[in-house]
Amino acid sequence: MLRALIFDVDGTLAETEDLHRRAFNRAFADLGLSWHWDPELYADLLAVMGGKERLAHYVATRHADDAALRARMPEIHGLKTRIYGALVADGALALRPGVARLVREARADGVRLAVATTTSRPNVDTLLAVNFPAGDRPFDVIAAGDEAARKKPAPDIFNLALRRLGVDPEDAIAIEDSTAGIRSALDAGLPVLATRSRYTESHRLDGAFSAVSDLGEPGRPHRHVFGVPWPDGVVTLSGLKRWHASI
Ligand code: XBP
Ligand code: MG
Repeated sequence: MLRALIFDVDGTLAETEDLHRRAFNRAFADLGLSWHWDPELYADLLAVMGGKERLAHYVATRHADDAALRARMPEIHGLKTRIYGALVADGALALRPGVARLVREARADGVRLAVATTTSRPNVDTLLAVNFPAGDRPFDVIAAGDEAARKKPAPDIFNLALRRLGVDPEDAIAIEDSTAGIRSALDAGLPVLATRSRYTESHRLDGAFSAVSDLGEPGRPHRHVFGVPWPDGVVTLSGLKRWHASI
């Protein structure tokens, strides 16, 4: 029985990654670092999940022997998180097509909702506060950032979300946008619906039971990529339940 939906955040709930990139660049500039991550470089760096880990990877590959720089990682990432939070709080980021609708459908049906993400918790809280105003808290569980020992593609963060939900993986569906995120969810035993995002256009989505451009809205169908198709190009809760009951 389908009892829960578990959403990734960056690229899945919203197209956040370019804002993360801009926040990193502003933090670098504010701290007098001459680094600049353009979209092409950032797309490559996204192979490393988690902003702190991404930054550490960048420093290790370009400035391997610079211990002083390595010691500044928490300062740089802390400032990036504050800048990103301010950008999101400005209301720059809407939810992706179909997300708010599917969340509403799930709540109306008693299907529980969770978030499983490598991004830092304050980033999740601000995104949700901006997009679900008036104290509305649609997600029963949030598992984020350093709460898991290992970031995606390890399954830890999805395992944590499932534990907190008290739901078995076969009774839930994960929604993801990246190769590493899909790997993470599959290794936690979850079936995965993939919604491609701007920064994952070239990602392999292997293992997902269905891959689409986005969840779709009535009158604004998504593009089907592979796997299970959705009537009228819209992923609905009833469609997900029908598919889930058939497996
Ligand atoms: C995607 C990420 C995140 C963000 C940065 O996570 O890897 O790290 O790019 O956020 P997901 P932080 O798709 O799992 O949401 O700097 O806070 O780590
Ligand atoms: Mg993602």
